[in-house]
Parts: sequence; structure tokens; C-alpha cells
Amino acid sequence: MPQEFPPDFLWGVASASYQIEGAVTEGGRGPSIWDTFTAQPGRIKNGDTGAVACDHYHRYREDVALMADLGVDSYRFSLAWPRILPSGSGQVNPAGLDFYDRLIDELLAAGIKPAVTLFHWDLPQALQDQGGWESRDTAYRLADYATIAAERFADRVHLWMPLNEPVVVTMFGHAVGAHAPGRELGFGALTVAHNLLLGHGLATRALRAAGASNIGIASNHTPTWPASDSEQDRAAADAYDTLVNWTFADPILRGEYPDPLITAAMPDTVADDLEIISTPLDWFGINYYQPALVGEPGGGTADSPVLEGARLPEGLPFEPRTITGYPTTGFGWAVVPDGLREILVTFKNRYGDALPPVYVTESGCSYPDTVDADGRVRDQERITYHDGHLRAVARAIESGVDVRGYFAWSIVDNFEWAEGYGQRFGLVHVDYETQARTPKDSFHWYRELITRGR
Ligand code: PNW
Repeated sequence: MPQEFPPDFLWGVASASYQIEGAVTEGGRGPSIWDTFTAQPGRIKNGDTGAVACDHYHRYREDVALMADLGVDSYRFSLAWPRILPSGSGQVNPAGLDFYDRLIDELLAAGIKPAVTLFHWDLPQALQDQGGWESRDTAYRLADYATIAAERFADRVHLWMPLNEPVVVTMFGHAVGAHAPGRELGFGALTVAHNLLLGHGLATRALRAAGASNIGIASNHTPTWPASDSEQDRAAADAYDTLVNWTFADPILRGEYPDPLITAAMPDTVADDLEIISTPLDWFGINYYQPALVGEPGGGTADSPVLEGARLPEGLPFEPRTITGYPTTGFGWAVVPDGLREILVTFKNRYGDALPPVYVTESGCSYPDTVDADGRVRDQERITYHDGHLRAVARAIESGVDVRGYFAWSIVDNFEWAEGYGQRFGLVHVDYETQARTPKDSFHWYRELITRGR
């Protein structure tokens, strides 16, 4: 397989600050909305929080050594906004900048290129108290933070992403309330989508102005399948596709919203904002986990694992259904490798030459992995998962999509948001009692693949 990848293909792994760092009250870090949210009873499975997580804040050297052993070209991680700006804006915390300085230098010394996300969901609580992403001001605060980050790190960062998955922040965080800050605005969350996108555009400009280059986004996308060939199911799937895929990609890559109804829900400044949002990017990052099977409302069971436990807003023009006929992960997510080829090709067909080079900024699977008596973690399913998804990337490249790299989610098991520590996505197993790291079979497989790919 490796010979099907271009020689400079970037082999990577990914993580995010709140999911791995812990040390939430150390080094001058301010509180984030995830500290607040995880403290509310009933929000997170087992009452888990990110207070300790993988203790990466103290163990980053060990984790970088694991990545060096793995042989990856690049490590995608996020800066914790409340470590750098404890109140979200204003006073900078030097200890926060110093931590990422040390991490970046450690990576570079190991020959690993840093890929930095600015906002992977841990919004400073102080900004939430002023309205969070429901307020347009937050977009400008993201840009200010981008300037600070670029002034300090632009000389050493290979790839920049202002945002991770604006669709998940909008839907889970603000439409159905399954993620922080737990808002249940239904379609009212569309203004949150707009403010996030505006933040993306403003931060992209701020990063460039401060000397950063190679700027993109990590955006979650989902090939959407109608539940049947009926006109109703196809219309429902179209509505879902418009809302979860193109509402987030069209403004960036085309400078417009995909539907006049969506444009109408946006502020009066929408035309000027779209010009900022569509600031050209150097690359576009796609996070892929599984397709969506969608039918007309009331026609099915509405038991999609993706929205498990969430209260869906009334009056949705579609209903998510369960995908059958494929293996599932520990999360219950369908394993559909060809869905990754499908979404990559769909992007190329939709945007043509307006699509910059693409990275797969996340793909991965969770299983309840355990360490065997002989010290091995036998996660053959994860090997099959990444092997299949990388083959799908190779097919997309063959079809003319310019895919430049693949970041496996995740380097280590970590805090999986509303699921707590129950879902393990890592190539490396973490014992949360002892913080012992154990590379899984998939780690050894990925290392082998990377070595042969060079
Ligand atoms: C992503 N969905 O979130 C995030 O970027 C990661 O932080 C997270 O750990 C990872 O995927 C695994 O969940 C997603 O429901 C959350 O389709 C939900 C969905 C997709 C991605």
C-alpha cells in the first residue's frame, strides 16, 4: 500500500488540549467551559472530567518520545486558550506560552512537525460568561488570541488551524446540548455557526498578519446517504447534508451559504462577513468518522448512536437512522472506510479548483482495549480500521484529490467528551490509575507502515 502515497505524504497523529493535558488549575490556566460542564452532575458518563486526563502537561516529554518512536512526521495538538489567556482576552499568561514553547521545541528536536489547532472546544469560561459563541465578539477574541499564538510560535509551526469541527460545536454544544456549554437552541444555533466561521476567517487573517503560513481548518464531514430511494428520504438526506456539511464548507470555499434560508438566519452583516470567512486557505482539513444515513422524519427509529441521549429539536426535516451491515466501533459508530474516499471525492467534485490541498486531520475508532498479561494490547480492529481508511485515501488520490497527509485520532487514549474515559481511541493505551502508557498493536503496525512509506 505505501507506494500509492506520494513520497512527501505527511503521516501524523492528533490530540486536543482538554482531552489529554489535565493540570487544569496549574501554570496559571483559567477555567474553560469544559471544566464547568464536567462539574455538572449527569453531563458526562461516570462523572468523568479532564482534571487529570493523561497528565500530558507533566508527561509531554514521554509522549513526544513515543511519537518519535512511532516515527510520525507531524503531531496535531491544540493550544488551551485558557492557558494562554486565562480570562479569554487581555492579560497573557507567560507560563501558558512557555508550556507550548517547550512542547514545540521537544517535537522539533525529535524531528516532528507541530500542527496547531487554536480552538479545540475549551473556550475560556470568562468568554462564555459574555455570551460565548452566541456573541459575535468571541470571533474577534479568537483573532486576538491567534495573533498572540502566531507572534510566539509562527517560526516553528508547520500547519495552523483556527478551529476544530465547527459543526460539532454548533450541533452538540449549542443545538442539542450534549457538549459544553450545554445550550439547547435548536435552529437558533445557526448564529453560533456563523460566529465560529467569522472567527475562523478573522483568525486566519490575524495569523497571516503575524507571520504564520500554511493555514487551514479541521472540519468534520459526513457523506450522507438517503435511507431509501423515495423522494421523501432523498429530500431529508439533502436537508441534512446542507446543514451539517455545506453550511460549514461553502462559506469558506465559495463565500456563500448553501441555502437562502440559512443566509436569512444570519446577521445583516452577512455579506461582509462572508468575504472574511472565505479568506483563501492554504489547505483544507477533513475529519472523518462515519457516514450518516438519513430518512424522513417519523419514518424510522431515530436511534443514531451519533446523537444518543441528545434531545433533538422539534420539527427537524430529517431523521438520522442506524447504519446496518457494517462492523461497529465501541462507540457503535459504523466502520465504513469507503466513506472517506466518498467525502474526499465529493469535496473535489463540489469545489473543483477552489479546493486547496487536503489533509485528513482526524480519523479513528474506539474500542474497550485492555492490556493482556504479556503486556500487549491486541487491537486488530483498529489496525483494520486505519488500514481500510488509508486505502480509501489512496483511492481518493488516484481519483485526483490532492490529499497531503493523514492524522490518526489519537496518539493516546483520552477524555472522550460526554463519554468520559469509556471510549479509547489511542494508538497508545493509558492506564488512568498509574498513567502507564502501553503502545497497542496498532502503534507497531502504524510505525511499520510509516517506515515502509518513506
Ligand atoms: C471529534 N460525530 O469529535 C473530535 O475532534 C475529537 O476531539 C474527538 O475525540 C473525536 O472526534 C472522536 O469523537 C467528533 O458525532 C464528535 O459524528 C462527534 C462526531 C464526530 C466527531
